[in-house]
Amino acid sequence: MKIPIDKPILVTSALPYVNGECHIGHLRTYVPADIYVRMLRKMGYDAIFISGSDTHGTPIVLSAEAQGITPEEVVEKYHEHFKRIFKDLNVDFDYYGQTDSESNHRRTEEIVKELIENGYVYKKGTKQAFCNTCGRFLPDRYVEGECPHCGAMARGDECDQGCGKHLEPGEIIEPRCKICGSEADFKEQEQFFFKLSSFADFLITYLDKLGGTRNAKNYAKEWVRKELMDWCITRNLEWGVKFPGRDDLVVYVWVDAPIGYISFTEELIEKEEEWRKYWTEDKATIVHFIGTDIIYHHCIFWPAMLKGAGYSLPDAVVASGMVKIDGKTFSKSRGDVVWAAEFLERFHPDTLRYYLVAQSSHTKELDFSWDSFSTRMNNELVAILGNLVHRVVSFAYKNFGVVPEGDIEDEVLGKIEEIREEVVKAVEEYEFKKLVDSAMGLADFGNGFFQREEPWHLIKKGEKERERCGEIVKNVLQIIKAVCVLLEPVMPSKMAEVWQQLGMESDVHSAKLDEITVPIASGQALKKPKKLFERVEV
Ligand code: B3M
Ligand code: ZN
Repeated sequence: MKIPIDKPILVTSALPYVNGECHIGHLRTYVPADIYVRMLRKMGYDAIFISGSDTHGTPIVLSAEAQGITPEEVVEKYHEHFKRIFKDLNVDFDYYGQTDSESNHRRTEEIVKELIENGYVYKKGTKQAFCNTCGRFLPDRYVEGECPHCGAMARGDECDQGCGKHLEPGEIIEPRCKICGSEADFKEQEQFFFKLSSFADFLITYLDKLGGTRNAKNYAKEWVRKELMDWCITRNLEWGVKFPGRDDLVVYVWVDAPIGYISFTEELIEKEEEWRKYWTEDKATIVHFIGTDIIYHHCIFWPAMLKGAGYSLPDAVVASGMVKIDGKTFSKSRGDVVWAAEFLERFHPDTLRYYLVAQSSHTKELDFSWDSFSTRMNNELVAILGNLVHRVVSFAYKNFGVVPEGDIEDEVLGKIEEIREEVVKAVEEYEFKKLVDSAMGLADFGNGFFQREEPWHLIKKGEKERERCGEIVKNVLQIIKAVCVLLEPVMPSKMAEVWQQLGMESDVHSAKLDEITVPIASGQALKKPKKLFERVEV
């Protein structure tokens, strides 16, 4: 999607449930979103980037029960953990909040009241799963049973191991209590429903115009065409945002979680007339980065809720494919999981950032394996990028000490321009793999140019040859400078190292895309190069 340059843009990344540690499955959404924001800024956009911890719902309460601690304690523990991982990985949010904040409670109540006033909420008696052994209601993840759509084992509110569909309370077949295993009983209970069904026409038109990746749009359209059921928005839980006027009910976590996007914008910007530009005045572009498992929530529930309460609508939803480990679905119990913290103890964060985008196209599944990781490290980061920088800067440093004199050749400028166009197109199409592949293509071109021109044969000859040698070196340094700017969004700290080796005084993080064709200054002192990447043996 081409984004209007004259409007501010808000990019969000789905809010992780803070019920356990961060694994690389999570990062598939956050890292590309961070790359996207860094690249937008390079392209001259005014972007803000927010996310936060999802602190409510049964994922949190169950984790608290299992650990024998309170939901508050679970949230505190993992909220800090996620923040640290994001920091270590240079996922640089302008604001990272959490949905139990006072302002999120307030904004959620306000939106729910708005929906009630606008006639979109009604009360209905329902049969809710209840455990006679434990003596309590079994909302969402408190029950397990069979998915009515595909027959796989499912949780109360989602078919997490099968077709991935959202399930309404009471839909699951042969429900059992997650805690004690007893067969669930059903009890009459009054709940509140959101009239999602009345938004079908709105959603069809909205989804037609929605930007982002095709997988999100198509999946949502398919659902709307089939059948939109009204949505039960209350739960019998203690922990969460109270439903207005009812002390015994909280809102379903999928009500207050996306509202976090609004509250966090408020918390970041503070000034009411400023944040309202984003959320009630339609004066900004809103882009959500999510995983494919939560398309339904972001492309159906969320826009309907916003529309019903009179808020601005998201402009794009970008959905990343799921991550597998050696071809298998993530599973903590089977050990098919790669923890972010453990990964970062062994490898540089930029190598993981690179791998996550280089390994597969954004909307496709990513199959992690140590083999494919080491292959990408050794054949790409070490052999192409590391080699280019080390070989050329070393040669230049040894023979000149500074960036030599000379003009940048048309061939080189033309190539840089061509790659720049590819990269911009990749960003507009959310094809982060194409972005890195193009930038690495430029590094490859740099290696080829240096090899073809053989400057080492010229250096020891006469004055004229030395001049030509300098010119060649300067051209390849120009290519390195361009690669460095183009890859900064992907590998911010490694590219800062390269920038320094080139003797650049400015900051590569704030360098704009236009910099890549600005000739590197002759006479600028180079730094003694250090190897960028080490080979990986697994
Ligand atoms: N907490 C995480 C998930 O279901 C969920 C996302 C909320 S985004 C508003 O993957
Ligand atoms: Zn299913």
